[in-house]
Amino acid sequence: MGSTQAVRVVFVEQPGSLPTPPEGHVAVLDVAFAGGENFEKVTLPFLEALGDRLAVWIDHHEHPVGWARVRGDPRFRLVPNRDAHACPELVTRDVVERAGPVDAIVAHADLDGLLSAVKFLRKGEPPWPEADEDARAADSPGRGHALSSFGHLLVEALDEARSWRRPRARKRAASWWCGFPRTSDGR
Ligand SMILES: [Mn+2]
Repeated sequence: MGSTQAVRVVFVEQPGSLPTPPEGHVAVLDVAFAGGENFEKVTLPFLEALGDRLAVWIDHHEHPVGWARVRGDPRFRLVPNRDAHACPELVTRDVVERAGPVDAIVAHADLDGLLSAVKFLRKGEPPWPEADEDARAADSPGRGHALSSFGHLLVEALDEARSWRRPRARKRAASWWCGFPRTSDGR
């Protein structure tokens, strides 16, 4: 989508187990600040290692202690789950523009994390009209959101991939179904 260089995408299964921060400028999407002592042991060292290379951190998993700590830093777009039932709705064109160009994305390895990454790569443009609502339906069941027929298909494809050959099949399913760049996992 206009960019000449592939953005590397790294998926995180658990906020208590983060990768070494990727090179260059990094956007972190839908990755919670870790709970309990893992906040000090995992989240803070990750943030320190990123330092000025952190372009933006967008999340909706409330963490009072951690969020208070980064308050006032405009790179953090943190909205409680009660207001943002899924993360992609926070990945708007404005937010992506303010973040500037990134070399890598670190995203939670679930549907709303995946769609947050897709939306970021598309500069805030949802990959299909109901994508934000589909993310809410998947991430916040029982809160009045409905999957579109495409969203339903995607959830089934990802469930199938998960039970089948993870996580590569999941990524492949994602690239088939929502235009996720195939080279993005760097393999
Ligand atoms: Mn998520």
